[in-house]
Amino acid sequence: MKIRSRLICCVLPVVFLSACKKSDSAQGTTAKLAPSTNTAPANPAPAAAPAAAPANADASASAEASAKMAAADWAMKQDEIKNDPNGEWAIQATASSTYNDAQGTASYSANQAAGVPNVDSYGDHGEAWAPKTPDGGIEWLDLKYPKPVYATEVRVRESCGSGAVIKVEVYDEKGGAHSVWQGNDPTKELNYLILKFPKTAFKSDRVKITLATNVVPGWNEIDAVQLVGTDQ
Ligand SMILES: [Ca+2]
Repeated sequence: MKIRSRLICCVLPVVFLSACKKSDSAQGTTAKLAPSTNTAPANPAPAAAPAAAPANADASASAEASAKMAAADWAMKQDEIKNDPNGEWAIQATASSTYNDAQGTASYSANQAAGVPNVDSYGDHGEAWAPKTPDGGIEWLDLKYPKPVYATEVRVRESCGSGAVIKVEVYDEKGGAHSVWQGNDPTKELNYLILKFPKTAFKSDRVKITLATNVVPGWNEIDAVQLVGTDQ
């Protein structure tokens, strides 16, 4: 806890809404920092002003209904991905660095990005991988899967400081890396970066995610990464 508090000062203060901070003391819980365009279910976005005048009651009710529908859509999508029969979750992971040099299955370790998604709100959570520094630049996460498949899709569940992924590679059986995506990550809040690509000509059981953590100020965390593919 002491270390976490110490690191608060590292975060740029001017980007409150987009930054993801490690702060569970001075500035309240980070989970409450979700921006107003919220799609996360835990915070059905107070997008409509709470002091709405009676004349705006209809608009307010409509905004509330829209927010609820968006939250329901989000939840259904999360469930669909989690239970996709062609999807698999990593069994182990390594990374360029980890917050607090976390090893094994400690909080923020690379292995926190293995397994099924287990972060349920946008913000700083030890159940996700976090690199050693918030804005240091290039970092990577390398994940191993139980079953080699002809890959068609990678789904990266970002849970804090979303939007910093710049490249995704899958490895063939000989350890050769093949880039399946490179670009500008549009992910916001707690969501998947979904990358579809033509079925690989080789089977893969390893995925590498590269981030540029400086492009999204604050901590950038990944909850889980799903590899999607088939036997044939
Ligand atoms: Ca996780």
